[in-house]
Amino acid sequence: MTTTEGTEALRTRVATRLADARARSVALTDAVDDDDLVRQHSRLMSPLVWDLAHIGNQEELWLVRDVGGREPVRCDIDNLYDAFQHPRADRPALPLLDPTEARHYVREVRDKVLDVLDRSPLEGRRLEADGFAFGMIVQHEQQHDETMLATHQLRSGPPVLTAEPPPPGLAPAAAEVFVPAGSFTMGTSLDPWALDNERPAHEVHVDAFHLDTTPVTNAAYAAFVDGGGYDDPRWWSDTGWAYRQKANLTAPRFWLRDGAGWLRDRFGVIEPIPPDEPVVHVCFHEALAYATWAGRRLPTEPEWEKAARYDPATGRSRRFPWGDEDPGPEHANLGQRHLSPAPVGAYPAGVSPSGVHQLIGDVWEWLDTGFTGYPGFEAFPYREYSEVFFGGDYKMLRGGSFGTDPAASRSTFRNWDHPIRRQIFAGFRCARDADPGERA
Ligand code: AVJ
Ligand code: FE
Repeated sequence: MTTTEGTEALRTRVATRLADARARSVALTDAVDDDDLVRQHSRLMSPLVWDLAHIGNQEELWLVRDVGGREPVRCDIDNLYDAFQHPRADRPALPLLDPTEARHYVREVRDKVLDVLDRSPLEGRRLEADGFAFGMIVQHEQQHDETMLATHQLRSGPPVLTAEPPPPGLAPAAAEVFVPAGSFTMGTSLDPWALDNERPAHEVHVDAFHLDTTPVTNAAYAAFVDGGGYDDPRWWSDTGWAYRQKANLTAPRFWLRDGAGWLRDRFGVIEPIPPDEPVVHVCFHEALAYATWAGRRLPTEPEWEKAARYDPATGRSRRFPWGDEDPGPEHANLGQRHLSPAPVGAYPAGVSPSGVHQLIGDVWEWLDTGFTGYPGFEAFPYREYSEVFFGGDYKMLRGGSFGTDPAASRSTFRNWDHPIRRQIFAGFRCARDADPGERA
C-alpha cells in the first residue's frame, strides 16, 4: 500500500479486496444448508445469516448512503443489524432476512457500491481519501468472516470446510530473544487503511525484556494441564480462578479426554493434538495461569508491537515483522489458507528484526494490557468501532490468526475481547523482565 499509487490502481485494488471478502463470505455461508444458517450454534455467536446481512447493512450505511449519497437500499432493517441493539444470544429470535433475502440484499448493495467506487475520486473528504471507507468495509467484512469461521468451529455435525494442511515447522534454536530498553514508534499516522484505534503514531519507551521466539505450543500447554495446573489456585489470578471454578475449565476449549491423553475437535474433525502447533482456544485467564506456572508473565501490548516492528538497525517501525510489503503465503499463516495454526518455526521468512517468529498469523496473542486510546486518539468515523469499548474489562489481542485475512492484519492492528472468551482463535506467548544486569 503506497500513497503514490495512482487512482485507477487504487480503484482496482479496492475492487479486488471487496471481491475477495465477498468470495469468503459466500463460501462460509454456502457451506451449510439454510437450517444451519438461521440456527444458533452457540449463545456466544450470531446465526450465520445475521452476520451476512449485517455485512451488507454496514456496507450500505457507509458506502451507499454516506460515500455515495444514494437512497437507502432498505431503510427498514438498520435496527435489526445494529450490533448495539441486540446481543448475539437474542439475534436468532429477530425477524431477520431469510437466507435467500439476505443473499439478495448483499448482492444489491454490492452492485451499487461498485458503481459508487467507479465515481468516487478516492481523495478529498477524509472518509474517501485513499479509499479509506472502502478499506474499512473490506476489513469489516473480513472480521465478520473470521467470526463466522469461529461459528463453524462451534457448529456440530459433519465437517464442511476443507483446506490444505499447514506447512511443517522446525522449532527455532533459541527459546527467547532479548529486547533492549529504548523507545520505538507505536501505532501509525500514515497507513491509509489503519483504523482509528491504531492512530496516531507515538513514541513509547519499553524497558528491556525477554520474549518467547514462538507462541506456546500444545505440548508445552499439555504439561501445565497434565501437571495439575487447572487445580492449583496459586497459578491463577483471583478473577481467573473464580472463572475457572464457575465454568469448570479443565483444558483448552475443544480438547477432548482420550484415556490418559487428549484429542481435539477441529471444525468437526476429531484428531490427535499436534504437539508443535501453538495452543489455541484458551482464554486470557488460562494464558496468564500458564505463564505464572512457567515462572513467566504475559507480554504487554507495547512489548508485543516493539518485538514485531522495531528495527534496531534503522530505528524505524515496520508495517510487518518482515518489512513493509503485504503478507504472502511464505510470511505468515493468514487468510484461512489452512484450518489450523502452523507448527512453530513454519515461517522463517516472517521473522521480526528482533528474531521473533509467527507474530503475525497462526493465533491471536493475549496481552496483559487493557483497551484504551493512544495519546491524541480521535474516533473516526464512528465511536462504536473502538471508543465505546475503552476502559472495559477487555484484554488486547495482537497478530491475527489463521482465520484473519491479510487485509485485516498488520503489526499495528489492535483486537480486543473479554478475558473469558475461548471460541476465538487465540493463544499466547510468554515474556519475562530483564535480569538486573541487562537493564541498562
Ligand atoms: C474488533 C473484532 C472486536 O468483531 O466485535 C465487527 C470488529 N466491529 N463489527 C468485533 C467489529 C464491528 C470487532 N472486533
Ligand atoms: Fe460488525
